[in-house]
Amino acid sequence: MKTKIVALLLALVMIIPMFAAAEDDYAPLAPLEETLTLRVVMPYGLSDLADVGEGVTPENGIWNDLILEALNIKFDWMWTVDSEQWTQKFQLSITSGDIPDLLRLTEVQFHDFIEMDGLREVTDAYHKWSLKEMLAMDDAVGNLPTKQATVDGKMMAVPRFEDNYSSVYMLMYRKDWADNLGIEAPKTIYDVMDMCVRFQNEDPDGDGENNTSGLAMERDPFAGSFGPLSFYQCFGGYPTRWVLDGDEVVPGILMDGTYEGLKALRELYAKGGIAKDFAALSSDNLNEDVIASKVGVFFGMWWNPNYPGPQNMNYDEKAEWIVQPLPGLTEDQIGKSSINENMVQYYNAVYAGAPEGAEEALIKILNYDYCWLAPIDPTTPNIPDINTQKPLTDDPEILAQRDAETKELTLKGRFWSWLPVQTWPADINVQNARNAYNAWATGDLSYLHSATEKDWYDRTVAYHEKDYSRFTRGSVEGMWWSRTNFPDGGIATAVKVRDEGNVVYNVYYGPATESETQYKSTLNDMASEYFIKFIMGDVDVESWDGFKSDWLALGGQDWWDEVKVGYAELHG
Ligand SMILES: [Ca+2]
Repeated sequence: MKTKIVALLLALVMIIPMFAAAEDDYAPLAPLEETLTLRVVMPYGLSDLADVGEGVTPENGIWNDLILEALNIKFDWMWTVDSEQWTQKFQLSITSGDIPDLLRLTEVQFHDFIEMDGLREVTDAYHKWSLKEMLAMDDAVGNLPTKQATVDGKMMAVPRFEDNYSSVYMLMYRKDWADNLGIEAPKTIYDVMDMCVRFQNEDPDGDGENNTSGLAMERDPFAGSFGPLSFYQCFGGYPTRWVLDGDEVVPGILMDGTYEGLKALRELYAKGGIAKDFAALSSDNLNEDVIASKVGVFFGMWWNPNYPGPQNMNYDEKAEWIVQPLPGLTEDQIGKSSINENMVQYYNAVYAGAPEGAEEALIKILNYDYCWLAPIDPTTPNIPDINTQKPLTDDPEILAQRDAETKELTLKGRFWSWLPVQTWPADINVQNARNAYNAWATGDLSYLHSATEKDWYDRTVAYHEKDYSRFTRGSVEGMWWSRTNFPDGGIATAVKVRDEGNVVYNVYYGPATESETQYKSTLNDMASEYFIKFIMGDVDVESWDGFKSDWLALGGQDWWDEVKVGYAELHG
């Protein structure tokens, strides 16, 4: 017995310091031990100056004091420049060898720096110092951004990135019309086509007149929202994208799926499921048609239930919309939307010649920036005194005080984008939506961390209580269907698509190739004209092979060959 207790005590003694050490180690916002001076540069918009006090610039603004005070990092400004002259000025700086310690690099510059051994590895610093919120947002997108910044197993930069999954296409349709005609939720793209034809030819709004149409489709055959792009995608066709077919990169416009989608659109047009005059319609016209209850089906993105959905619901008290992922060809597959594989806007990197400790400094500046943009775990040590991190309140006095403080700090130069390296809370919409949903679903308001989340929550409550005293019916329906409805709203649908990997990547994101610059607009005009004629039945169905040959002969083959080389370089 005694031995057991001793063993237990020993185990405890050994475990406690390990835990304690782990807790102590998490210090993403702790100041550097010794002041570190870093040479920096930055572009900024001249219009930014309208928001700050006279004579205030990034070089003398309050960020300099805040970063020094919080992180013990001093900016030594080499120069700043009007955003429009940034590319030229920065390139000149690199060429002349007068290179700053902290860099923000384009894809091409990043690879140039790697080639000349110009960057410091940041793998260890990234994992040791990053806010867990920063790591989580990279995890949320399958670590694609950090993979892209990794060369030979070493992370060479911290990318500022966006969540491209938020741009997947989805389907929206008038549920009240479908109910009126006894149409069940469509399971395949063919069900959707049938629904479109019935919306056009029958009387879904029940007013006894033939005044509704099916699929909202605009005149550009390669347009995204309100365009046919998502329709081809339901058939596995990806015009305007470069996608992988096995190991080979191919132009999506020439894929069999594009041809199948085109034939289906032709059939839909012949049966009356698309407006006869679609080739004259702009996306603005279609927005108006949705709002005026003239059209019942459209493809769009997660935010579309909030525009033009609410405007329609305010106009038509019977209107109800449903969101679902792109349908596929059979019940057991959904359509795969295409997103850009590249999510990186630019690379935050450390120059090889920077002083010791610059890697840690880079990560901590990014952490600090993140705190200013989004709420973090309130138990994180050294949280800066920033509004985003303060407890939520309804107290008008406190809110007014915070507003005044924000205004004063902005005047002193705390302009949101005035840091030489920057991050972005890429998954903030998903977080806000989830927190607002959880607060409503559980009644536990501690889920709410920001004024945005509180607003989304308030509208969600109003939606469920059908209380339109503070917000219109349209705006609370729009909030629920675009954002806070889990698992069926717009954001939840995008998350579902992301988690199930139901996307096809657009895999070429290098600079425009020589032939692209030379031939793209001719090819696009030729293809647009052909696609419109095809849909309207003005060319033979068998003409597809001829179109493909023409596309290749008119410069498409050269463009394709160059993209193959560029793809290999990017994915080396
Ligand atoms: Ca009618």
